[in-house]
Amino acid sequence: MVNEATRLGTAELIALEDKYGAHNYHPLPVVLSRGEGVFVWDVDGKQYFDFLSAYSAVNQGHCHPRIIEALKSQAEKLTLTSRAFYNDQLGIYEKFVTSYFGYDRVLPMNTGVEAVETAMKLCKKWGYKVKGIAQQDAKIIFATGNFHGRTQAIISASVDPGATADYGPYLPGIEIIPYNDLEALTDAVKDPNVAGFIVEPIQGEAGVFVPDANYLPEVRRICKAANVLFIADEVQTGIARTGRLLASCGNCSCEKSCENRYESRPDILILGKAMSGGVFPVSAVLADDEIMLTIKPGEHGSTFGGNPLACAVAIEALKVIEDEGLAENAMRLGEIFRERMQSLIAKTELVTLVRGKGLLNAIVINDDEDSHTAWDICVKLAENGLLAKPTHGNIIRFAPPLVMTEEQLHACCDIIEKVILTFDKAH
Ligand code: IF1
Repeated sequence: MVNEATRLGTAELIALEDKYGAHNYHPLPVVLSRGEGVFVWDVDGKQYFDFLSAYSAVNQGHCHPRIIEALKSQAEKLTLTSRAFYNDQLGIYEKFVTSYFGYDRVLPMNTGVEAVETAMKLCKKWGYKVKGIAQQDAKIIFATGNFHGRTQAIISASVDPGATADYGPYLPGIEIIPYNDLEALTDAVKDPNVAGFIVEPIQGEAGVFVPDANYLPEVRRICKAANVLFIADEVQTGIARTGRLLASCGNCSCEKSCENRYESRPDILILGKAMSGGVFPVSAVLADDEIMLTIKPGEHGSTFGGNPLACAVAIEALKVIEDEGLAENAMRLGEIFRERMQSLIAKTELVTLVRGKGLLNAIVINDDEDSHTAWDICVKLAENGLLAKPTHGNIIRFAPPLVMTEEQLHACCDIIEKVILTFDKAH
């Protein structure tokens, strides 16, 4: 039977989503039907470089053959048992992933936001059971400009009206301090009811804000001194995206979590997205025994959390990161990309800044936040075979799969340069 999608074109497929779907997104007018490595193709067969990577979920490249094979092989055996029973993949996965990232234990979930929620519950449980905070008094600190997902609890920590409007009342026990501000953190943790500080090592959605080099190590030191948990949300920055296995690794020399506990090792590590190479929803919360064992049987869980299919996929996806040296590649190509963007900035007034780490980068467009210039540039980039999308207003995030070659990266920079240098704001 011919798949209906293969008969319908771009306009018809967009119309179906418009007619039958919630309008909770405003996608670029591109309908994709196939992905392989750094490329995706639309329903008309047009090829694009993917410079968004599903927001850093396909770090290993689209449909990586090893990960797809792991998916197919396990899918034919056992996909889901629930945690009412054991399964033959979870223990193997738990041993693998705790060794891979250097923690005692892992609590498996599915989406990134579920992992952030899990980290919040762990943090409070630890606050009451270990730190000794009085019941109902635990607080968790977040940073302005954060993005941790879209559930009621998580948006209670957001300062973005687009994420919070008309969703009140919000979860209490949340305090928000400026990002990259160590003095504000030092003051906030003086409150004995503070159980933890949740922060992105680089703020992705806010526009790829890289904090000062000493920020994470100092967050580690300040939190330790105040008996407050340092909780790193590496859903977007983790899994080699920023040129290290974890952005929390900071400038540590090792390419993988090492026994000497890298310089800004979080007490709770939150992972998602590329845990599965974009093949299946897999997220994870890692912590050592003192924290993780505060949750007892029946006190937290999820139907799909730790399912055998997710475990098989995640093991292979993480092996690919290491076997193909994707952190090193991201580090090397990221430097080349920023150099290319810097030379472009010298030739135009349209781009004012490039920033990022590894292959998580963004350029700032010289126009008002509420202008549609960044959007129009992304439409032009798509016409020229490169897919990217603005984050907030005038900032365009560039995050290709980490399997990109230097030659492909230069071809992408050529496309970006051509579009920027020929872009006419008036049209
Ligand atoms: C969308 C943004 C990025 C995240 C961090 C947790 C989560 C995310 C640091 C939650 C998810 C996704 C959500 C996705 C678009 C994308 C995104 F634009 F929304 F903000 F990457 F920056 N922590 N980010 O970045 O993970 O529950 O989605 O698996 O909502 O369209 P999730």
